[in-house]
Amino acid sequence: MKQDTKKHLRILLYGPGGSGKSSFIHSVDSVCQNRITCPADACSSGHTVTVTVLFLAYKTYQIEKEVEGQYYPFVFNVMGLESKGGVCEEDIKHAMQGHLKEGYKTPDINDKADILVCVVRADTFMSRGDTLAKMNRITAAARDYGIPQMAILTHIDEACPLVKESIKNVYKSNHIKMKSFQMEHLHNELGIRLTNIFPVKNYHEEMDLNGDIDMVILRALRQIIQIAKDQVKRAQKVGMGG
Ligand SMILES: Nc1nc2c(ncn2[C@@H]2O[C@H](COP(=O)(O)OP(=O)(O)O)[C@@H](O)[C@H]2O)c(=O)[nH]1
Ligand SMILES: [Mg+2]
Repeated sequence: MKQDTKKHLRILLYGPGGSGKSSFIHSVDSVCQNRITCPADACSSGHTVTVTVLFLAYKTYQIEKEVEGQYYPFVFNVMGLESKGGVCEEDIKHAMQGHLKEGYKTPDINDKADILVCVVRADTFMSRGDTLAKMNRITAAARDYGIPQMAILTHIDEACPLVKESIKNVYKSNHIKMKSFQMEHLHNELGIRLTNIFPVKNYHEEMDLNGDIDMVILRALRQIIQIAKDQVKRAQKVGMGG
C-alpha cells in the first residue's frame, strides 16, 4: 500500500436492492446541509465521481457542506446486491481493498474502504437464501481484510406502528420488535455486534427536516465515522511498524 495522505474516510454501503442505501446517503446529505436536498441519483448535478472498477461504474458520493464547494472528509460508495443488475461479491471484495482499476496492484489508501456498512430493512425478515449467503461471504471477506463492519436497519417506521407514530419510540417500545427480530438475526447470521447495528428512518418523502429523524441518522453516522477513524489510526500504526 502506498503511504499517501489520507484525504477522506471511505464508507462502503452494501445490501439488497430497495434496502435504503441511496436513501441513507440522501438522508445524510440532507442532515449535513440542513435542508432536504435533491437525491444524488435524481440530480444531474449530484456530487458524484464515477470511476470504473473492473467493468463496473463505481460512484463515489461526496457530501457538501452548507458552504458551497466544501466537502466533508468522508465519502460513500454503494454496492447493490440486486439479483438483476447487482454487483457480484468479487466486485465488492475488489472495492473493499481499493482495487479500483483493472490491474491496479498498489491501491491508494484513499480508495480502500475504511468501513463496510450493511444496509437491511427492519420490516422484512431476511430468510436464509442466496442474498444472505452472499452477505455472509462478504462479511467473512471483510474480516479477512481487517475492515470493520456495521449495519443499519432502515424502514423502522414500517416495522413498528409505534415508531411510525413517532421516531422517538424506537428507543422505547421494547427496542421495538426488531431487537428480537432482524437485529438478533443479523448478529447471528453475519456476526455483526449488536451495538453496531443501528435502527434508522431515512428521509424519503418528507418535505422538511425533522429533529427525530435527524437524530437517528446522526447517531448511525457518528458511529460509522468513529469506527472508520479508529480503523485509519490502526492502519497507520501498522504502517509505521507499531
Ligand atoms: N418508509 C420508509 N421508506 C424508505 C426508507 N428508506 C428508504 N425508503 C424507500 O424505500 C425504497 C428503496 O429505497 P432506496 O434508497 O432506493 O434503496 P436502495 O436500492 O438500497 O438504494 C424507496 O422507495 C425509498 O423511498 C425508510 O427508512 N422508511
Ligand atoms: Mg439505490
